[in-house]
Amino acid sequence: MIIKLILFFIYTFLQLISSKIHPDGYDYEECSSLESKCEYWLVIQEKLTMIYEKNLVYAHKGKLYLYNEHFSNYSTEVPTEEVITVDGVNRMVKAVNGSIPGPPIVVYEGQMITVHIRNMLLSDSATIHFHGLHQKDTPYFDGMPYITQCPIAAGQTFTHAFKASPKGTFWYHSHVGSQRTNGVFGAFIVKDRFAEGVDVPTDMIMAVGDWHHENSDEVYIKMIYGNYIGRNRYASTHTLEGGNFSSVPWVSGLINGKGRYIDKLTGHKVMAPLSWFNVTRGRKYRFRVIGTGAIYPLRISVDNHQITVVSSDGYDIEPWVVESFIINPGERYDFILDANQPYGNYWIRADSMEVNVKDHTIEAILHYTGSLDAEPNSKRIPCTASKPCIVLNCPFSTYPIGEHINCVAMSEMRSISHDKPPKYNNDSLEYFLNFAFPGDGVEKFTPGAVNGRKFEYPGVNSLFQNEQIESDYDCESKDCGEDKICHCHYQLIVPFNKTLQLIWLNMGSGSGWAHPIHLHGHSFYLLKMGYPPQDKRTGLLTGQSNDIDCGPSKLGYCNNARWRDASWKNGNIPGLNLVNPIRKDTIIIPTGGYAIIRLKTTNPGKWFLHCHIEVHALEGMGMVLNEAPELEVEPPPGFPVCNNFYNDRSRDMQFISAKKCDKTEEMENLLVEKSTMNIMVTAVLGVIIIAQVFVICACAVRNRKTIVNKVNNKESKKEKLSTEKLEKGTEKIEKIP
Ligand SMILES: [Cu+2]
Repeated sequence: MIIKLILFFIYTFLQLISSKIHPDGYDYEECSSLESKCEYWLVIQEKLTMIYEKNLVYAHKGKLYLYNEHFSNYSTEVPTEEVITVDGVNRMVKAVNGSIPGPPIVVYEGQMITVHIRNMLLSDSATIHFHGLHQKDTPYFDGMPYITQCPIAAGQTFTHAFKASPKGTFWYHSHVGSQRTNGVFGAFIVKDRFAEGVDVPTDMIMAVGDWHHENSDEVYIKMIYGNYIGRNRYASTHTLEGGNFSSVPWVSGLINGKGRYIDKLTGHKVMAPLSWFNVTRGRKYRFRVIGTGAIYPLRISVDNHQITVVSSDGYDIEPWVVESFIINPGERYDFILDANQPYGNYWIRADSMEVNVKDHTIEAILHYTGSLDAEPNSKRIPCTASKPCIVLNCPFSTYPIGEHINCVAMSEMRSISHDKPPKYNNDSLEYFLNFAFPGDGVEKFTPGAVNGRKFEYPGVNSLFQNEQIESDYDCESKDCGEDKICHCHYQLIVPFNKTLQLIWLNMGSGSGWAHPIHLHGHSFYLLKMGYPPQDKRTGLLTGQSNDIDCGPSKLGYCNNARWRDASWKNGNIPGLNLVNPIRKDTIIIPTGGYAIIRLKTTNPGKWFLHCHIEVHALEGMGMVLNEAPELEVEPPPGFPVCNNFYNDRSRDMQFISAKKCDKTEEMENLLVEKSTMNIMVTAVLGVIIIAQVFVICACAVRNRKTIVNKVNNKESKKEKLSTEKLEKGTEKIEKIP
């Protein structure tokens, strides 16, 4: 008995020590469930990675050392938690409270949350969006610059106050420019009050996404103007069905801010610290996975473990046991991991979806407490003909036959709740929205757009200053439509309490990239997904979905799509799941395909609807759902007003170059008048200068003449005198005898 007790204490002691070495995923605090409200400060600031107290550090076997010490047993080990390590490469980032990701906010459903955003960036403005939260009755705290609020200028602080609802896995991130993928993000978990006390699986938070060494602004600008490595133009890679990734090469990726860069040329791997997830054998864990990346869809798996997906975007689904699932930027998946394998360490993998690219796996470590503190040497579960792998949420309908992978679409998932989608009635509304890159391939101008409209931020708060939006941001005053591209503040106005059915498509000549489309302010019902035809042998697409007609478009932009079969109008679409559809806020729209979503317009406000691939959104792939504008939302007292100083349009290059703009002629006349005036003023000045030169010359000539005359007079006087003298002399000589 005594021996047993001693062994128990030793085991407990070892457990404590090992859990100190690798704390579970995140060492986070949660708002007590007894509190009705909680308050947080998020400070956004530039930082450097791989720096410890102003000293550069380097990585060796998952640990960090000072730059000026060669590695030996006596080298100074630097505390990993005090360094923003990312993939082991030094660069500037933007961090929240000094870390990437920022601190997780973990609260209970229904609590009132106050979050102060302090912008300590050197010059950039910022905002924070709470991704997935509905912001019911507080649309002005959604964190959208120029849609729901003014950007928070450098040095300013902005306070959000909203109800934590619904429950689920969410996140916060900047919505200004490319700050999100420069590091301004963190988890936001809303826990279920009623699950408290019940034996629920332990939470793990896992934020996963691709990472880049350049500032994200540069990543985007290179996508637009050309991306070169040395003198070689970087060619986009592809998914297996032939879909593209933006012209941005894979660099590395992070799980909870940690990863390892592998040099493409040398194959050298930077052995930076990784994220460790400690589990106790025999227990279950709820991994809350958040897609925080910039571009790449990632296939998540755990070696030796089947995983059970139980929730997506905050809503519970009937559990699906899968080998892996695919997460896109903006999506969230919760899975249950049963720690039922032998003691040891196992790789958690996030593989990017490119084909013919090596070294594109992000790694983390699943560590069974009590096993050795060593990196895993495990292999992923093989997919075989006898045991094919089940993969959830492929961006296409099927893998090639030989890969032994069965794709399951999100539309095949079933909700476990009994809330039904809203009915399609006589006054229901249906819209087709095409998320694509239409444009003239000759000029290489193919902006990100929705129905050919490249989104523009209006420079004032669209929610409260709608009447102050200048007409040249208004899509109605622009030349938008079939086979056209225009730039404007695209708003879809929908009245209160109507059923809204949206068909989000990715079709026409501008398709070719699968888009994860995210809607703010709502969790929509996913009723159906339509995939394009694929060659089952190669996996390559053989066309686009036949369900949708792009109309009599010559250039094939598909800006005015409709159902090919007119009987599908009014909600009569075959294959809709109206019984138990899942609810999401971000869904992948496959290349050449579509998704049908439905919601009830009961949340007045302006909600951004956009692609969550950051470079696509920056390029204009977004729009505003202007919900129930007839019910005016009142701003809280003292809410900031944005001022767009716009009284001299001659300075606005966009305005001058907009050929089709109503007021271009007026502007051109104004410019002609200005240039005529310039010529006249120049001419008058020229005449004055010439006159002055003439006067100066005339004076000079006159002066010269006067001087010459004077000289001449003097000389003639002298001559006269000398003549007189001579004459007098002669007289004297003549008188001398
Ligand atoms: Cu996109």
